[in-house]
Amino acid sequence: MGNKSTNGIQKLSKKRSIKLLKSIGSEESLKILERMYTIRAFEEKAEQLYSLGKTHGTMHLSIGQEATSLGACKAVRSGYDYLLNHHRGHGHCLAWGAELNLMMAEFMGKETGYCRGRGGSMHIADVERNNLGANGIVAGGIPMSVGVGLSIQMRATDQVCLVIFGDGAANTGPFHEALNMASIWNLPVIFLCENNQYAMSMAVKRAFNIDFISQRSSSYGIPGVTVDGNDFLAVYDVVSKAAKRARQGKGPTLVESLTYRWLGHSKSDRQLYRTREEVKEWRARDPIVRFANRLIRAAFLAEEDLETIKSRVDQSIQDALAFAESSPEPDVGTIMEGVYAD
Ligand SMILES: Cc1ncc(C[n+]2csc(CCOP(=O)(O)OP(=O)(O)O)c2C)c(N)n1
Ligand SMILES: [Mg+2]
Repeated sequence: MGNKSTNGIQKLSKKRSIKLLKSIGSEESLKILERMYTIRAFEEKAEQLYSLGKTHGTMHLSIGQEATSLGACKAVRSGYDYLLNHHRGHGHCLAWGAELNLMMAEFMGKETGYCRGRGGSMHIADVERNNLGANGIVAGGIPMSVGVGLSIQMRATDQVCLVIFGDGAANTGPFHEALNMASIWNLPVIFLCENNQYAMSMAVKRAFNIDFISQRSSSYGIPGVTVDGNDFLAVYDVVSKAAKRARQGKGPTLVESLTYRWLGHSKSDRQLYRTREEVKEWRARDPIVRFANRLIRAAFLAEEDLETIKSRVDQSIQDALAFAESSPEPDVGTIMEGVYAD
């Protein structure tokens, strides 16, 4: 993909990061940083609400993975291109531009939410903006992206489909079938494997006998690249190149974004499969602090303005919560709506 690589991980040169940052511009960079904080704050609030019994079902938090969500979604044109994601998807939806009020209402199962409370934490979609939603079936979205890619190809538009899935999903049959088919049909799909090091309690290092999941791309004759998933600019760079390639009719790319899930798999995880030291080590590589520091170094942000951004985010979370709490529950009489087609 044209960049220097070290041990298989795509490295972003200092020169290239400055160039990228300049092309994004200070105003947009600050918005991206604010979205990162918004994702973090939304999920911290989600965890609290769950503990208070204010949500239904389970939930999966992506705290620590914010740079991957933003890096990937900002590299495509949300609302014009397509997104398919997976169960750990709050960050993807918010990075795609989801409205906080509708996100919070959906999370709390309210009628005013994105899916009128039917989806909850795990199945948030916004079809009008081409966010085709998450899938509770591990790897469920991957074959769908092939269908979306085929539809784009048949309509001859310059759209692309970004499909995000976990490392666990890369060890399932649908992953292989989808990559093969997308490759032989030359479809405009970006396969983004969000490698957060675990699939439930199964560590990547025990589940794969290769150094990088991206190596699997060679079996299907498509490019594969591994990137530091805690570095917004690195993810943005790699996914932008994959999108450009797809738009030029050159077919799919497999991107592996190396990141880390700070919290448990879901709320019922005692995390006996990893050490506190490991978690501490990854927490020290906070993707948000890293991007904020980069913006400070580029003089896009003054350190004292960080507090203003954070308090604006806190206020927006409070507002979204007030909106969701004052919203009605779905009417039981509408329970069959959306279940059967006429
Ligand atoms: C087909 C299928 N098998 C098993 C499960 C149970 N399950 C839910 S999440 C998960 C692990 C997924 O790991 P990964 O793909 O790495 O995503 P992450 O949870 O790390 O974001 C499993 C096994 C499921 N939902 N669907
Ligand atoms: Mg995983």
